[in-house]
Amino acid sequence: MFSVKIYDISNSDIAWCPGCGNFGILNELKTAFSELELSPNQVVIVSGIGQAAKMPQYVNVNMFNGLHGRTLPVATAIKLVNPSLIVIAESGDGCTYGEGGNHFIHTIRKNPNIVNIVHDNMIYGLTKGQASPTTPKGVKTTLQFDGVFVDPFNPIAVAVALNASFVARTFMGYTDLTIELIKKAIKHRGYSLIDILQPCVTFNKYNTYQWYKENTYILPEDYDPTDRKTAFEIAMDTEKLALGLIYLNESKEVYEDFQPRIELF
Ligand SMILES: Cc1ncc(C[n+]2csc(CCOP(=O)(O)OP(=O)(O)O)c2C)c(N)n1
Ligand SMILES: [Mg+2]
Repeated sequence: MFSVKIYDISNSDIAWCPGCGNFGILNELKTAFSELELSPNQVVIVSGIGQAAKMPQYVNVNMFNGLHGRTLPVATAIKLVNPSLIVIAESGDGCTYGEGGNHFIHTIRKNPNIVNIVHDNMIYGLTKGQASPTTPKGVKTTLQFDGVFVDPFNPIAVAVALNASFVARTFMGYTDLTIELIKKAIKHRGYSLIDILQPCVTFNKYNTYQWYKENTYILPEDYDPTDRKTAFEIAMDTEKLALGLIYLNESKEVYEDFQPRIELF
């Protein structure tokens, strides 16, 4: 196993609030890399804009920090031109499901061999607390003073409905589960979604560490993720959120297998 320290950036001040869920995800990501013995030059993290999207600045691997909502097309292109790289597309719930919503849908359809980690704090953190697509109905925010009045976007249900090849959800407070899912997603060939629930301690006073513990459960060991109908039922249950690998479809064709390219290396 590689030391987690090889992924540390020595001279960077981390601009997240004390207690932010992003710190847990940072450690889980670096631990997953070290357990898979990935050298930094094998990995690229691509992000958009937001607090979550600062992640590549804090990990000693290759990086591309692009436009808000545009993480997935950049990640897909990087994978196409250099399939030997492990490509992690990583951004927030707003960036991925809001501004990047259309890319989310069509990337699932194309099924490039990339990992999509979404830091789902159910809020627009960087821009100071407006509702994001996943903010629960009724929650009051810095902009929605009377509470959000539309139903939230359900990324897991959308991904299963579109027959995505790997659909997982976890809570960053469950370290072992999160590391295991990141490792599984990296090993999986095809598009892998990991929606990681995380608190925003400054702007989301509703979805706290306590709230996530009380409103989630871990899927049992004998759960079969290849059963799409059951996966969809589980995805539709928004009362109690299932954590784990919810849906797996290993027979889906992978995008780069059908793209001609010039071999440079
Ligand atoms: C096209 C575009 N729209 C809006 C913005 C402003 N903006 C920057 S970050 C952000 C929200 C980020 O929220 P999220 O992706 O959930 O990340 P978080 O900060 O919560 O981690 C917004 C609206 C922008 N930079 N570009
Ligand atoms: Mg967010």
